[in-house]
Amino acid sequence: MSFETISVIGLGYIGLPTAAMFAAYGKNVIGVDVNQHAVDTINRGEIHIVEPDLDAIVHKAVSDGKLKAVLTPEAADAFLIAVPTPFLPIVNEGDIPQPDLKYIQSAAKAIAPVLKKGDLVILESTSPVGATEKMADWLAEYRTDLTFPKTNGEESDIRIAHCPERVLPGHVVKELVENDRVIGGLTNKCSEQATDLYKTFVQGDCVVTNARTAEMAKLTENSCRDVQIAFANELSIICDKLDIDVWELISLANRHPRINILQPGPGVGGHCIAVDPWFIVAKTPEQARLIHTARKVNDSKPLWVMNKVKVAIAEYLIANPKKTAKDITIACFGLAFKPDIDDLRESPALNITQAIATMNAGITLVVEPNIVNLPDSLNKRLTLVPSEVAISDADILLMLVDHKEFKQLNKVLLNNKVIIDTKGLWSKL
Ligand code: SAJ
Repeated sequence: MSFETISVIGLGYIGLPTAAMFAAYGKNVIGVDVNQHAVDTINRGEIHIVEPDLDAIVHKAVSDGKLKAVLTPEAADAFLIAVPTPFLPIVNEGDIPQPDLKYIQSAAKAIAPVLKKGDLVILESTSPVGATEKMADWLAEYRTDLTFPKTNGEESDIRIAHCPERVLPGHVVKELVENDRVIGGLTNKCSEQATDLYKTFVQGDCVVTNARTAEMAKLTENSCRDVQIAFANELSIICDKLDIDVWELISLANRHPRINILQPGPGVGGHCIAVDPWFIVAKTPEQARLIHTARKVNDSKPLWVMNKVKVAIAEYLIANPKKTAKDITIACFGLAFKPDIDDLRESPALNITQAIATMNAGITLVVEPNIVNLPDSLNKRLTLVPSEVAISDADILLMLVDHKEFKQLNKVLLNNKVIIDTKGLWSKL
């Protein structure tokens, strides 16, 4: 089967690099997005997201006439769906977040009119188990004139597979090519065709399974990481209580040949690891006890950090009786959801900094070397300053993200400061 024209639905952090990669390897690619700004930006050969090396690939693909962006789907041989899978709104505090498949349903509805016999539809969005079958049901409902794998098996007009994206933000261009792919077809032929398609540019192995296992594989990978980070975060709280340096402890334990503990931090951020485990918990709440607990441990870490700041303020005032709360300057180091990126979405560091700015009667400074200006939405009481200014002006320093710039700071400057270090950077300087 040769796929000459490929359509990618959803031109975000996964869809756009995937579309650009197919175009770079000679396919005609039609990218579809509901966001007019994204469509216009891409059609100018520019990008609306931050991802290293992607701009040049998109620019060339558009200039070569291999990639165009549109608002409404057009006919193609294969459709890749890379839309968000968020949660439904939480009704009562403590409820288990439930996945919202509305964007997958909208994508299915949008491509249905242009589907034709022989087309392949791949769901790439991270999805709860059963979502690919659900998408196939929606397509069958919208196109009763076509046959689908559920009713017609290997003889179906349309082939359907789940092939979850697994690339690390910041390394997408490299990982898209080099990572192995899990290919979960609804039938063997669906898997075969999806494998043929990805082999256009994937140098890793394309490993075939069924759709449900492919869905669960992706959720498992991110849940595994979440559980491991929760272990590290719990250790940091235990060590704080026992007056033990958790960073030294972990580096000692990791000298054991079969131990590899991850790093504690202010909490787990981003759009994947803090979300995907809930898809397992929502489906199997009675069984997924450890995964559920890990989520709660990681989600509660920002509150623990906030309490450390409150205690530090109280102790500072006792040690400096002539000062009042209004005289205290707090500096927060890092806003991004992980090191060396500018992505502030779903960031525990950002949430903690906002909460501090609201609570702190004095001045709150922020250092974030990866951004030029603070977003308008941030608390007006925050001021973005360089590291040196923050260190000289602040009484309490809160390390939140281990950006490379912070690793190079002169430790001598930190003398006489109250330090709360959630990343163990300054103890390692
Ligand atoms: N974090 C820690 N301690 C650690 C490692 C990470 O606190 O030792 C925190 C980070 O600071 C960050 C969060 O976890 O707040 C997540 O960061 P990450 O780098 O672990 O992962 P993501 O969210 O950028 O990307 C993950 C990747 N999944 C795995 O590594 C299993 C990526 O391969 C997936 O494609 C991506 O999720 C996704 O889209 O699902």
